[in-house]
Amino acid sequence: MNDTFLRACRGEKPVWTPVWIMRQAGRYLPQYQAIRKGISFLEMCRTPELCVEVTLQPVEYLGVDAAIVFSDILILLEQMGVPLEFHDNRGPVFADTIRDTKAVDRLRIPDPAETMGFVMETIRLLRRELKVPLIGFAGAPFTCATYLIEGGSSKSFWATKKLLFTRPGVYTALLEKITRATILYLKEQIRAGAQAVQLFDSWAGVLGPVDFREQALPWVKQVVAAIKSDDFPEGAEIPVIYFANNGATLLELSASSGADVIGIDWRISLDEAIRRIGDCAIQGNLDPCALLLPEKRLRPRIAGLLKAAKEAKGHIFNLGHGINQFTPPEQARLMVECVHELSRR
Ligand code: 1CP
Repeated sequence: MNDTFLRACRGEKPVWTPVWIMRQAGRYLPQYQAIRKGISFLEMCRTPELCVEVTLQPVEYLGVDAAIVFSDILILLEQMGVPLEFHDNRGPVFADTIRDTKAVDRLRIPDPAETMGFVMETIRLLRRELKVPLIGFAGAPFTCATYLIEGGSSKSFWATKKLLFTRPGVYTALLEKITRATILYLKEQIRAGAQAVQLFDSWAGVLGPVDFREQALPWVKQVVAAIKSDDFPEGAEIPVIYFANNGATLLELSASSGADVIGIDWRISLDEAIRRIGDCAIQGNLDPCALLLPEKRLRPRIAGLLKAAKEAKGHIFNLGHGINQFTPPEQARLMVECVHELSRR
């Protein structure tokens, strides 16, 4: 069992720096494309055997030190009662937008074992196969809320901010409901065998520090506290990773979430981020596009990050956001090799 990832999450310095890649299972891999050709993305997410297969693909091909269960942050929201479709060019589209009290009241808090048994089954099957730790995940409450309020992806987040600023009662009721559903969902993933969990706050960076502190962070704190609570002994050993994309101005606040590990994007230097997150371990932060560098320039980049990370309480190497779908897979593999070779103690 390769437990370098879990050790680094706990602030230890394992024999090499563990590395995994956000969105490591996905469209940049021809092996993934081959399976995805015959089936829709959502159908794939609901089929444990296929989820297992694509989760394992990057573990085998890249040699990463952790696996992340193949699913999507939007699966939970669909189970809360809003039908979801994925359109190949338009991205995710929800059948409804949640912008008033009635709509919030209609949302369900699903029993995850019952409604998302396919995720739990994927986790159980994976744990039999894997020799590296398995990461479960969910969207952070604010990011989830943006999808429900906007009815899909957004660029300006106008509807989200309008609700937040003009109807705070509705906004709060929605976030409260999403938070309760997220806690149940993550706890069930941990019961099924997830050995760490990551909260993806992909859109937190659209908020200024004051609104982040008041409108997004408290819900993250609730999720982290619930996993680490005395009433949930299974959670005691489970590292929580919090990743706020575009969050360089929010680092001190993010570090106060209670998470063990703070994920950082590439827009800030690792040294500065380490100084600002205090006692947490750190995950990141190569620019996903830097994977296009030729080897003789990629290596020193990686070496530079590993050197900066010597000051960290614990370091998990990763990209600063998900891998781009047009990345040559052999470049991702080269990155993993370089991290292992250059960090070996
Ligand atoms: O094959 C396809 O066409 C689907 C592409 C795809 C994949 C491979 C989507 C659609 N989701 C996923 C898997 C996925 N999503 C994983 C597991 C795979 C892995 O990491 O190896 C994870 C952890 C996610 C998380 C996720 N989904 C996030 C948070 C991370 C991030 O990138 O910021 C978000 C925002 C989503 C929503 C989502 N899923 C897919 C799309 C097109 C979108 C919308 C993104 C947007 O609004 O811009």
